Amino acid sequence: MNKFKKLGLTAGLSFTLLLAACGGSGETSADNGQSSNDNDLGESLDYTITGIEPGAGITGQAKNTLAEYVNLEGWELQESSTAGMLGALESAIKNEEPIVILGWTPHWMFSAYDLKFLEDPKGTFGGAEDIQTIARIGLEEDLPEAYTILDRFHWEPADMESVMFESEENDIPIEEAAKNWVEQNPDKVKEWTDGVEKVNGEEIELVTTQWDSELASVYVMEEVLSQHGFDVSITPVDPAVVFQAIATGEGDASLAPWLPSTHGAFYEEYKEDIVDLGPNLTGTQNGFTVPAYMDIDSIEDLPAKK
Ligand code: PBE
Repeated sequence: MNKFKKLGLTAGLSFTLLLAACGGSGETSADNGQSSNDNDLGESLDYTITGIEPGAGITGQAKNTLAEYVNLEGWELQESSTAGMLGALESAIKNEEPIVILGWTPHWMFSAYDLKFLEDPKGTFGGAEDIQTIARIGLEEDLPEAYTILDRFHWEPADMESVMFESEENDIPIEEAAKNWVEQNPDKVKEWTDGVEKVNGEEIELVTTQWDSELASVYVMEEVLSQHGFDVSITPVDPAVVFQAIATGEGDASLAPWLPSTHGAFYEEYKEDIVDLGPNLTGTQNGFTVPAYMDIDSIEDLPAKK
């Protein structure tokens, strides 16, 4: 048992492996016209994609992907949480096991692990996208100083990543890493605030989703607007509610929409009732994501379920 213990296997599993190694059944997967590798891969993945929160835009894209690719008939999307998915990824990588997750950039997962997006020939994940700023109708008249700063706010994926990495690596809250970024990047902040008059404690409510990427941008904006005299509050909600809150005027602005694909359905629903201030970041990507050691490159390489 020592050998198996070292491999981190449970006693039950080692027993199964021993049986398999002795070739008890005589039935090989090559018998059914599929390469044995393919069969092994589909079975060890349990024909399952490891996903995140049901309300995420990428969850809708993933369901659409399962519907669009013929080889994925019968595959399932396991919804959970971003933390749960990252935990599953970490343990798969520790054991060099296969796993297919829902991945996106910017995110620290791509620098923490050697990962690759699977090619998406049908384009169900929408390719490269923007993150956009939206505001409620009337914000420009009511809070023109904030509107100007929000409208000018634009940064690079590397900026957003540096906030996320600092939080992850130094184990500090994203809010603190965002404040540090503002302190260390006065030139960029000046581009957004130059010539804008300071206000005296006027309230503004920013609506956000809770992924690290959007927490990074909303906390940077909180710091910048606070330094400009605003009393900023932040409301974290699901993507659908972001659009709803801005459309009804319950929230003032959001930096969180990923468009045109990830949150495109919500945008279509509410576009007449919101003001679109354009991209605040260009070059995001979503997709099925696997550890680099996996021997497949495209969604179409995932084996069909028998
Ligand atoms: N994400 C990160 C979000 C938006 C930001 C891709 C997980 C989503 O799918 O809604």
